[in-house]
Amino acid sequence: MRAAKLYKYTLPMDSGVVLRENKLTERTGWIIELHENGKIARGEVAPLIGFSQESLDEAGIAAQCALEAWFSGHKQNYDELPPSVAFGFSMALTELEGKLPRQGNYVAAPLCTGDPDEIIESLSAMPGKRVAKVKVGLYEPIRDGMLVDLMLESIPDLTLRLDANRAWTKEQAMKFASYISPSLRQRIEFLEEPCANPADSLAFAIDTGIAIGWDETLQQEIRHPDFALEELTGVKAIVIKPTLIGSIERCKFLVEKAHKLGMHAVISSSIESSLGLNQLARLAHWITPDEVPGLDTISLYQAQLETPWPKSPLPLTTLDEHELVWSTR
Ligand code: OSB
Ligand code: MG
Repeated sequence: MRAAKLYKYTLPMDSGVVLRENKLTERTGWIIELHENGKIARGEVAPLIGFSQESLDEAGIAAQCALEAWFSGHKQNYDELPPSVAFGFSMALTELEGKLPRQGNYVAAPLCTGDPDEIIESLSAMPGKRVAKVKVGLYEPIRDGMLVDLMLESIPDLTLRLDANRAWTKEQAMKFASYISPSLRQRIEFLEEPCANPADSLAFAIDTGIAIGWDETLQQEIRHPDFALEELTGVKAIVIKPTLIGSIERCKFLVEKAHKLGMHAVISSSIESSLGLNQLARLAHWITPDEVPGLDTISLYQAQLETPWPKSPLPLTTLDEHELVWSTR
């Protein structure tokens, strides 16, 4: 016997600088719930403003259609659904079938946005392999270059991931790099999308010896019907944000292909609630066991949803405190 539900959640948050011009003070998304033979499984469908092509309402309608089809036993190809729906639906199904491993990788690369002194202090206190992520391109390239150089210089075993979100021209990116001593550059694991133009980013990597990664470029290229990851080589890593990319199967395929092409693949957050973020941690442990995922986004929220994120002090809300918008019974 099957049943299905669709919830709409709203959680207070402050996205700060992470989303740049699309600051959010509240996050709304859908949770789909599948019931079968006494088992319950959930998935989060939460398109991200400024990043997803589908709107919240389009995703909600598509999610309800997918739930209705599942309830009446129709097989469906979830890669025909919008990416956020394909991701949430495949998560719920995989969970229901007992195929999503329980163990998660919760050791995310901390996202550093605030005061440089505080960042250096808290990183110095961090145990184990130190990998942190810093958003660059929000201030002067010179300031960013000096900060990165200082961080690497003062914490000898620190590795950095940087993300410019395409903020720079080639010249600005080169200016940034000129402030980082060449001997420290190999401790930049990768810099995501330094330039507005991907060709400039590739040239930057060759000219500076600083490894780069694709995030926005992958999201953009994967929409083309004849997409081939082979055409996106020249980078050290691809960042996979499942909410923006699609089903678990699609993410797994990309990870395997990336590895064959000699690239790293990093599973990363699209600022899902704690429910979706927990599933991403489990997915990351499952399909990228050797990689630190980019999931340090729970602290952008003021409350969690249904499943707590390990060690988060934020209050937990349960699904029944949110809106049940549709159900089969
Ligand atoms: O710029 O990579 C981004 C989250 C939502 C939208 C865009 C981005 C992010 C993150 C997630 O930075 C955290 C991470 O990748 O470590
Ligand atoms: Mg990025």
